[in-house]
Amino acid sequence: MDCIFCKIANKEIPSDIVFENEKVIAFRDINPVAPVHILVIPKAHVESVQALEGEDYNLLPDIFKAIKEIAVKEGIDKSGYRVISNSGKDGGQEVFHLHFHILGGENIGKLRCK
Ligand code: DGP
Repeated sequence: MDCIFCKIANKEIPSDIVFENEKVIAFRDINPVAPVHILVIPKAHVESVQALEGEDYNLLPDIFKAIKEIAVKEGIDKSGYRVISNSGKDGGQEVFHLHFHILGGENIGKLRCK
């Protein structure tokens, strides 16, 4: 499967990894829109929120635990941050491997969805 985030998860292409465990990996977005802009993904390929089914749902607790841990590591747990997952064309999804953007490090405002 030709998926850029699978390649990042498999270390076939380099990225600035900030967190990794058995199921989840997180790395800095290549085009950051905030001082902290990190993408959190399951290592297993799931296309999007809308594509979640069956066992895929078991990935979500691990993803959200990772998000909290990363927020602490990045020093934005107290100042706050936004978590976004774009799903499908109208959601603005460009990479079709489920991912959660963490945006923080400044006041994100209401409209910046990515
Ligand atoms: P979305 O529009 O939600 O699908 O966001 C995809 C994000 O992925 C976008 O903000 C840019 C980022 N991105 C795309 N390709 C790469 C890459 O090769 N490396 C990294 N670190 N980020 C990437």
